[in-house]
Amino acid sequence: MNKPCVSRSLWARTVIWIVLVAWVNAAAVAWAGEAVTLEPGTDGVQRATITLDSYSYSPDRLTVQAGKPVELTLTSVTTITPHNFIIKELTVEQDVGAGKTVTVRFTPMQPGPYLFYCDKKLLFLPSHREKGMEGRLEVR
Ligand SMILES: [Cu+2]
Repeated sequence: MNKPCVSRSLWARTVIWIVLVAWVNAAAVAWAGEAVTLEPGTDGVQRATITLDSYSYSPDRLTVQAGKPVELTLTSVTTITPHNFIIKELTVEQDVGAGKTVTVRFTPMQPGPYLFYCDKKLLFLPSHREKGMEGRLEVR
C-alpha cells in the first residue's frame, strides 16, 4: 500500500522540478534579450516591430544601416502602464500608451551605438529605464 504512494510523490516532485528548471531557463532567455538585424525593404526602409512590456523592449538589440530610413512599429502589451521610446542623440521621442501601437520613423546618418530607453516613472519610484527598460541600436 505504501509503495505506490512513495513513487507517486517522487514522480510529482520530479515533475515540479522539471517545470521549475524550464521556467528558470525561459526567464534567463528573456533576460538575455533578442538581437535582430534589419534589412531594407524594396522601398529602402528598414522595418521592425518592437514589443513593449513592463519593463522591456523585445527585441532589445537592433542593427541597422546608416543613411537609410528606419521605421519601428512599437506595440505595447501592457494594460495600464504607459511607456515611451527615446533615442536622445537622434531626437527620437515617442509615447506609447498602454495597449497601443504607434510607428516611429527616423534616419540615422552617423554610425555608432545608440541606446534607446523608456524614461517614464512614478513620482518617487525608479524610472522604467532603471528597471531595465533599455535597448541598443547599432548603426553600421
Ligand atoms: Cu516604460
